[in-house]
Amino acid sequence: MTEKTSLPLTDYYKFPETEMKRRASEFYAEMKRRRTVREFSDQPVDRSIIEDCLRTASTAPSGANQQPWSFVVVSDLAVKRQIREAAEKIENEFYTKAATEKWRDALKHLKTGPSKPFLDTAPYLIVIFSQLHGFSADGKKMKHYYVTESVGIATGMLITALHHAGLATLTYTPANMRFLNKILSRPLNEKPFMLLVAGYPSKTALVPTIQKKTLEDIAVFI
Ligand code: IYR
Repeated sequence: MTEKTSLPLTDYYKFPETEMKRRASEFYAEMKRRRTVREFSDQPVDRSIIEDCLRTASTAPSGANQQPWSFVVVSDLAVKRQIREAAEKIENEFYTKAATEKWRDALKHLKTGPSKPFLDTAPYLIVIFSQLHGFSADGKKMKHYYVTESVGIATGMLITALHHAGLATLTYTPANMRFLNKILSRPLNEKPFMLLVAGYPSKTALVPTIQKKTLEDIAVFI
């Protein structure tokens, strides 16, 4: 018998239009409450919540369905401390030397600096790696397609899932992230894409007063 390579789309629902409108606007209301947070509580979060959010991320579309991502979930305090120490070294270099005047100016309103206490306070650091290439069954290099696009989509879906579950996140990208391969023992075909901090916001967390662009600013209908 030949193997089936396609199936009918039985999981798709076509909602009545009124319900579609309600769902679209409710989801927007839910997502516009999301804020990037830089002050986290150390309150633990059940691992099963993170697991389900990662399952959501894993449903993302990807080039040739290669799913070129790995997620390393760090909750071990000693490892979080190692990451904090290495990241703060890089940030010190960034804020005192590497950052251009222009870049510094663009960041001013966020009030960020080289100190990164959230890296050992938050219960989870989810380190997302891009698999620049894969390996075939015989160990040969296998080309991966649209890696950045794919991993970016999966990361967006992870942020959305964590927010939907009731957690706060911070998309954190130190200037050079290769130190994460060493600390987390990841192979060199995996390139750190982002460090996503996840947990509850601290009770006293403040967020900058920022504005999102309007629909008219970001979209045209032609
Ligand atoms: N990685 C540094 C600097 C930084 C860069 C950007 I672009 C931001 O949106 C925020 C910060 C830091 O995290 O402090």
